[in-house]
Amino acid sequence: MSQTVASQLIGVLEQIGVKQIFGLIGDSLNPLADAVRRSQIEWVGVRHEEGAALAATGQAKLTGQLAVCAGTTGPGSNHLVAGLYEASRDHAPVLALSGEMPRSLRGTDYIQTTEPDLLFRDVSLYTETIATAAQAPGVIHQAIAAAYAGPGVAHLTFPQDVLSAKAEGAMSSLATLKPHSEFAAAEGDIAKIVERIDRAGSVVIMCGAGCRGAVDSLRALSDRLKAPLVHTLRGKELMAYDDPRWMGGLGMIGTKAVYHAVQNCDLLVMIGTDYPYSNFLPTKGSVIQIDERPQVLGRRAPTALGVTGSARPTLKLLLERVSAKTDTRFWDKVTNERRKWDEMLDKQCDLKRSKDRIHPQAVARAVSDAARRDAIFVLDTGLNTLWSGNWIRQTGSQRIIGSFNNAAVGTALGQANGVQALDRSRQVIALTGDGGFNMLMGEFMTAVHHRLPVKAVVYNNSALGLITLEAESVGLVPFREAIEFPNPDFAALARACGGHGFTAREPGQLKTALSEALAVDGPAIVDAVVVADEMPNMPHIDLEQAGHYAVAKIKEAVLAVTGG
Ligand SMILES: Cc1ncc(C[n+]2csc(CCOP(=O)(O)OP(=O)(O)O)c2C)c(N)n1
Ligand SMILES: [Mg+2]
Repeated sequence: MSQTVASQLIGVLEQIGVKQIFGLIGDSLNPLADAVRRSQIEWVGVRHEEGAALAATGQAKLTGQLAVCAGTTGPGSNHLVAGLYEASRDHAPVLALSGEMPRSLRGTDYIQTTEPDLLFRDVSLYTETIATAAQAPGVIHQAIAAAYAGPGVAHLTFPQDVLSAKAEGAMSSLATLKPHSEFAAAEGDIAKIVERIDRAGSVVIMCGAGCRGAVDSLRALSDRLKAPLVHTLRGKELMAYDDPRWMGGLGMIGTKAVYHAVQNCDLLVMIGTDYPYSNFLPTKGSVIQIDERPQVLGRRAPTALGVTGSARPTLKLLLERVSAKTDTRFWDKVTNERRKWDEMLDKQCDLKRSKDRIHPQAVARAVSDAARRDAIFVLDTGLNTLWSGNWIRQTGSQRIIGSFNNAAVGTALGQANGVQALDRSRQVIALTGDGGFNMLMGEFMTAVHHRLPVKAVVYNNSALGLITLEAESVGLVPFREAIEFPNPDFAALARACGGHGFTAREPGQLKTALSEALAVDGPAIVDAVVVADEMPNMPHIDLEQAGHYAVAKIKEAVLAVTGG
C-alpha cells in the first residue's frame, strides 16, 4: 500500500519519539486512526476530547517533549480547545490534530461546519489547514517546530480526503524538532549581576519552573551568599521540603517567613519565573530577574536589572564570580520564622484536631506521607489547591503539576491519565475538589479502560468551596443553591467503573483508605469527606488584625488564587 498523508504524519511522529496519541475517533479521523493502528504508537481513546488535550498536556508539562491529541470534525475538535489552554498557559509543547470534512463540502454550511483555524487561533502558536498532500511535509514540520519554539500548542486540521490522499514529498530536517537548548547570560550581564549581589547585604533567591536542572548550583549559591531559596508553586517540586535552604513558597501557597524575607531583603534575585502575583513582590525596585524569555523581564515588579539567560548555565557562571558572605543573621531569622510556620501547618493538619470531622489539610498531609518518594502529584483548582500546595511535603524527586497558570477546575484527572500513560509503574496521584472531579469524571473510565492506575483523591465538601469564600470576601451572601451540589458515592462509582473505591468520613478512616488505595493494582478513587468551612492561611496578613480588615484582605487573597 502506498503511503498516505495520514501514514506520513504518523511516521514522522513515531520518528521523533511520540509514544501515544490521545483522542476520540470518528468520521474524518478514521484514516488517521488506521495509520496509528499500523504503527508503534498507542492510541489512547478517551471519553471526552478535553481529557485527550489534558492528557497530552500533562505529558508535555512533565517531560518537555511533544505530546499529541486528536479530535474529529467540528464538535469533536471543539472539545479539545479548553484542555489545550493548559498547554498554552504552562508552555508545554502539544500538537493538536483536527479531522475535518472532505474539501468538497467546505463552504456550504454542511453539518458540523466550524472554522478550526479561527477557533484554535487564540490557544495556538500555529494553526493551519492542510489543503493538499504536497503541502503536508512542510506544514507538519512547521507546526512541530512552532510547538517546540514557544513552547506551546500547534494545531493542524486535516480534511478527510487529504488524510487519505497519496503522500507527496518526504519530511526532511526531523533532527531539528526538539526542545531548544539552554543558553548562558552574556558576560557583561553576569558582571552586572555579580556587582549587585556583592554589594547587597541580604539576598533572597526566588526559583521558578525554569530552574529545573539547576538545583546543585542553587544550593551552592545559597550556601555562598547565606541566601534563602524560595519558590513559586511550579518550582516547589525542585527540592525537598526539608532542605534547610528551601524555605517555602511565596503567596497563598507559601509561608509568612518567605513573605517577610522577600519584602525585607536587600536584593531579590528571581530566576526562571514569571510569578504573576505582584502584590507579594517587593515594590522598592531591588530586584534582579533572570529568564530565558526576554518578554517576562520586569513585568511583575519594579526591576533594577533584567537578564536573558537559562538558569543552569547562568548560575554556573555566577558561581565562578560572586563573593561569599559571612553574615548569617538574615538567614537565621528566616529559618526561625519558617520553623514556627511549619509547626503551625503541622497543627492544622493534625488528624486529632477534630474527633469526627476531617480537615482538608489532613488529607493533603496524609497523601504526602503515604506517597512514594518519586510519586507524581497532579493538583486541581479551588480551595483544594491551597490544601495540596501547602501541606504536601515533597521529596525533591517527586513531581507536582497542576493548572497553575490557567487555574482551570477539572484538569487534574485528565492530566494524570496522560502522565500515567508515560509510565504505568510510576505512582500518579490526582488531588482534586469534588467540583473539579465531577466535571470530567468520565475520564476515570479512560483510566480503567487503558489500565492507567491513577489514584484520584477527592476533597469532598459538596461545594465549589472557593466560590463561597469569593462571595464572602466581596460582601455578597454566598448563593448556596449555586455553590452546593450533591455528589455520587464516589467509591461506589469507582467500583461501578471497574476501578477501586474507598471512603473516609472520619479521621480514623483516612490513613487506611489512602494506604489501601495506593496499594491496589489499578485506578482508584478515595472519597475524602472534608469540612466545608475551613479558612485558608494568609501568609501576608497578621491574623491578629481580625474583623473587617481581615475580611477585606481575604478578597485580595482570593483574587491572588483565582487570578481575579
Ligand atoms: C473550568 C473552570 N470553571 C470555573 C472556575 C471558577 N472556579 C474557581 S475555583 C472553583 C470551585 C472549585 O470547586 P471544587 O472543585 O469543589 O474545589 P473546592 O474549592 O471545593 O476545593 C470554581 C468554580 C474555574 N477556575 N475553572
Ligand atoms: Mg468542593
